[in-house]
Amino acid sequence: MRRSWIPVVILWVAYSVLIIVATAQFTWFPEQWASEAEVVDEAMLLLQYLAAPVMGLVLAVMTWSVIGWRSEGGAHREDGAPLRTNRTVVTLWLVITSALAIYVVINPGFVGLAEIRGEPTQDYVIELQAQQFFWEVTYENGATALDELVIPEGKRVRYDIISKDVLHSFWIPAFRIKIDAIPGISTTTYATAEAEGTFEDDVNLRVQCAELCGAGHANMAIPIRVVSDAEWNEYIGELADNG
Ligand SMILES: [Cu+2]
Repeated sequence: MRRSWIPVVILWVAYSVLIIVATAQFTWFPEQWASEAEVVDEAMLLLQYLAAPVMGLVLAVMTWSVIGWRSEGGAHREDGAPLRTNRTVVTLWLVITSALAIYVVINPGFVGLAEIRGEPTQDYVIELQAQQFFWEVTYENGATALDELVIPEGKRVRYDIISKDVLHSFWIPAFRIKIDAIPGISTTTYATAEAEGTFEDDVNLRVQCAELCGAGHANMAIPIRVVSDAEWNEYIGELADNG
């Protein structure tokens, strides 16, 4: 058997470095409008970097297979000798990939989730009811709205999500938070908006349904307006009076 592992290792390192350097040139993420978005984006970046050597290895083996094991001049086209397993390689593969999988489940998995929803404290609670095909927002004082979601800047808001009919999903792309809306139960997530802004500033400042729920699913979105705490209290006060 040819000693083909040395070029594979060289190719592996080269591909891994290339992938990491190339992907580091791009910013994949939309603008972060909430502190929770940083947690999610960091988790995504970590997975991106962990995936680079995995993809690098696949590319290295493929490249070397194409070059090193090509058929020369049409000869030797019969099957090669059967390959036997290599216990060391199999064991190492199992141990390393299992360890990596367990690691990402813990961090960023559990650690990240704990950062976003671990602390059951909030400044305000806003309830959103999903229904084919709109969102109904209910604020703490009972005021309701269908046309927009208004959020106080710098305050930690707990979102209680319910559904009136089928499965939906509450998603704010600019905040990177998402939680299913399930008929019969209430689900919860948190977000702290970090700057004032509107849907006109960034289309990701919207509540978007993220679970295919029927013909109007794609249009099941409402714009978000992040305002100062004082403005927010004024807004929900007026809304309650008018309602
Ligand atoms: Cu939907």
